[in-house]
Amino acid sequence: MLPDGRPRLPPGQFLTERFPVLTYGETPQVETVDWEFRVWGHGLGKDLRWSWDEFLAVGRVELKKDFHCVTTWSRYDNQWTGVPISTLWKEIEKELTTKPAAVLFHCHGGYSTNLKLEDVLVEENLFATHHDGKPLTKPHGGPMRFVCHHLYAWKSPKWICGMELLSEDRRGFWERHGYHNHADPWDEERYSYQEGADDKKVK
Ligand SMILES: Nc1nc2c(c(=O)[nH]1)N[C@H]1C(S)=C(S)[C@@H](COP(=O)(O)O)O[C@H]1N2
Ligand SMILES: [Mo]
Repeated sequence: MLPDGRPRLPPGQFLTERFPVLTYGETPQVETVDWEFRVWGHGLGKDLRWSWDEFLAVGRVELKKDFHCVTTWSRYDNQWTGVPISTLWKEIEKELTTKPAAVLFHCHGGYSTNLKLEDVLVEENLFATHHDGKPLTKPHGGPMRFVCHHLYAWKSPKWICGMELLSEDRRGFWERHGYHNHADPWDEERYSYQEGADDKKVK
């Protein structure tokens, strides 16, 4: 049971201790030497950029969270280490003239995923460099991925390279290919055709 009374395992999920890799396409080979993180778009007069060292200097947290993939596996107690979104956002906010409605995360290799601002700014979300005490392997998104624990894992982009701030929500890769725009595992928001349906659980 979660503190708010929801079951720890979302409906339709099974528990695994393995950590499967789910990647669409090739695994990009991203190195930290020429790594750059860029934030641009709505509300920003100029692009913001961080090198690898600058990004890590923003801050560091360590936390344990459950991970839920839409293909029905869940893995409990993943220990993530990385830069908290809340701290990075304080740096972004200094430059913002107006608040974006949503963020489109961009990745090396072309993957993208969109999140409403309130889903981005959940306190425990982070840019992870380590999983279970070890540097993130390339197949799992090394050297850096974003992790959004409260939504299905396709909303946790691997090999992250930037965030595009949006005045209006815009769908990312899987969201354009049939996945749900929001992706709450406890509401089983798996597919787009459920959106707006009277019975969200219709499959
Ligand atoms: N860049 C990128 N990020 C991605 C994906 C991808 O194909 N490319 N797959 C997503 C999907 S569908 C899932 S379930 C999780 C899986 O993370 P894992 O491979 O570390 O288990 O990563 C997400 N992030
Ligand atoms: Mo997934």
